[in-house]
Amino acid sequence: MTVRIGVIGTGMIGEEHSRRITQQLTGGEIVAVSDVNVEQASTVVDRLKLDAKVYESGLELIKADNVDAVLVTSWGPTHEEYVLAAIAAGKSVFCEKPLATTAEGCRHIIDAEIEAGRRLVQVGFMRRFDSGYKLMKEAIDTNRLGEPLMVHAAHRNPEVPERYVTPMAIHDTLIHELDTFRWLLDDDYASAQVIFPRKTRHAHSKVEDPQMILLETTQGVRIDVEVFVNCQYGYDIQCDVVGEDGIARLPEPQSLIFRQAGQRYNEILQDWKKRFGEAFDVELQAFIDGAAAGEICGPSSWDGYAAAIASDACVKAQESGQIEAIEMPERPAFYG
Ligand code: NAD
Ligand code: ISE
Repeated sequence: MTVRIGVIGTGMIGEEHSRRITQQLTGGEIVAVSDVNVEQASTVVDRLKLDAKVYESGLELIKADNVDAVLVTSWGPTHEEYVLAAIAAGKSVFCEKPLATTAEGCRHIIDAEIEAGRRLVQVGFMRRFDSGYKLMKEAIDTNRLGEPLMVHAAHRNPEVPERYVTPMAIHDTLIHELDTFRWLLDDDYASAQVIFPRKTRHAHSKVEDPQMILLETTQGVRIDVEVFVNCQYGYDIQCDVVGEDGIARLPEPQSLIFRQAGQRYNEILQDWKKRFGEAFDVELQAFIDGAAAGEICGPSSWDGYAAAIASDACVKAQESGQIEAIEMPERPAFYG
């Protein structure tokens, strides 16, 4: 069975995902696209030579009879409305992170999915599909490190546009770490604090950059994350897990070592497209296969909600300068 997919939001990642579904993966076909910028949607259809109808409204696309499954790759604040509409239409939906920009928005999605009676939503937390993070998870799960005690991490982007503002360091960027550490440590968060070091001269006026986020889990693991989105030099994701019996470091992406012009060096990637390219392939293939089988798996709405609860606390901590408590409600049996 070919899963007929509609894509809402044909910007950078919408185009990337459409390209991989069309050219690399199996079992899926893009039959419909939509973007508030209709010209952008048409350009992507032309560029990728898609046999797809362009819709002016994402909600109309979701209702279309020939759309079996939906990819939501528009801006974060628009996700909730589209995911709710896909659930109402009984269609499988892959939603890029964040599931919604607040926990309240995610809660609406959870309530609707439970009401629908089956899992329909996969959230785009692609790090769970990255080979390096999977090795770390295996090392922790098989007790190679003893009990995890601390995590030191960094999430660096070369630069961000004017529309990227201070809270986005949390709900757009740190949200990856907030999901990753819950999954790696099989734990939830108890508190969060955000510290603003001296600001880089490369950041525009509406974003504090860099930021240091300090988290504590319910098991007492301490986590520090540096978010630095105007670091200039590259896209750099770092993670060390310190355990009782050893430390595991996330592998660097494979790259050639050059000896050239009196220097020995290797290049640093510049964006998420290459850094997580293989992880995107695996997560989307899982979504297509899940939609075909009627059994969506991978990161769930509950994972999106849990990350958003921590994200809300971090945004509050940005404003208060205090340590903010994080309380997770009990997970409904529906989410295992
Ligand atoms: P982008 O700005 O390049 O593209 C977003 C597109 O959505 C634009 O073309 C815009 O016109 C369209 N859009 C905005 N509002 C819309 C609406 N209401 N209906 C339909 N279309 C609408 O942004 P992007 O970098 O592609 O990011 C899109 C989403 O993907 C964001 O949620 C972002 O956080 C996520 N993302 C995830 C990763 C990752 O590593 N997993 C990487 C990049 C982006
Ligand atoms: C972007 O939306 C992503 O998801 C990238 O992975 C992240 O590094 C970046 O900070 C976000 O803006």
